[in-house]
Amino acid sequence: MKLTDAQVAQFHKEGWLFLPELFTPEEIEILRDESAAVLGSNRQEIWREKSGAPRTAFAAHTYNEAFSILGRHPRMIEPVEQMFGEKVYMHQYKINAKAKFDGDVWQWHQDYATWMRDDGMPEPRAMNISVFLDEVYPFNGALMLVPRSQKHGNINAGHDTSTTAYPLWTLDNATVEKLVAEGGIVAPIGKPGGMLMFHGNLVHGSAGNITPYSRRIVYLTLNAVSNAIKKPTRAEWIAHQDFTPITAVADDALLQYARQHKKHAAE
Ligand SMILES: O=C(O)CCC(=O)C(=O)O
Repeated sequence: MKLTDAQVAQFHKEGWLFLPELFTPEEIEILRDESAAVLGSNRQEIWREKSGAPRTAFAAHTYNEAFSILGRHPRMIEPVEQMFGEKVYMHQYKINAKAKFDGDVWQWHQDYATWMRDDGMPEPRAMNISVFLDEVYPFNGALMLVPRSQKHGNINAGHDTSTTAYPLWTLDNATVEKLVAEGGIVAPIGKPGGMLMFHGNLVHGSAGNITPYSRRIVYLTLNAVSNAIKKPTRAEWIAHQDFTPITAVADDALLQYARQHKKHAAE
């Protein structure tokens, strides 16, 4: 799938691009079903909130077939290859649960801050590209983005290990206030199946979810093959060290898998 010139221009200017309902309800249904099983499991890759609710299922593409197909899906892979002009590999894969009632905040941050400091990534030539599994409302922890903040490059950050269960390189309030005064805040919302991509230096965060609506989003962090990490400090299932370029599957691979799965379940 190729982005149009207008979409590429929007990404370069604003630092993000949202394509509503890019995946069909049939494709999303299998991912929703499988994510419930993954998030309900007891694997080491499931990071938990302080409450014990699942926060993130890392590396689901390595132990779940539906998520493996999504991790090689051309609608996810090709736009990022197009932006970087080269092949990409999987730096990180996660299902963020933002569980109903218990989903905690993600403080304001830039992703490249962590990739650079914790993984030794040379350049911000990796990108998060995500798919909504649930409807994202303005009130169930929508991801908030600060448009054009990527143009500031890598900004000074502090290491916050106590606000949530997950350590993060975060920005102070004065910095966020200045960036928001310049660019405002946008929060892409919409039906399951929406796809959002954003620059590694785009400032973003999300509030907690006290509603009865979970807000699951799958994030692939795709890194340009020429930008492989040099000094990994995190577990392999958080920051992968297999730099093999991803070969995309056929565009209908997830749909075919969903149909086969349904047929087997009915037998
Ligand atoms: O899922 C969210 O709300 C935030 C995720 C995020 O900011 C990240 O993974 O860097």
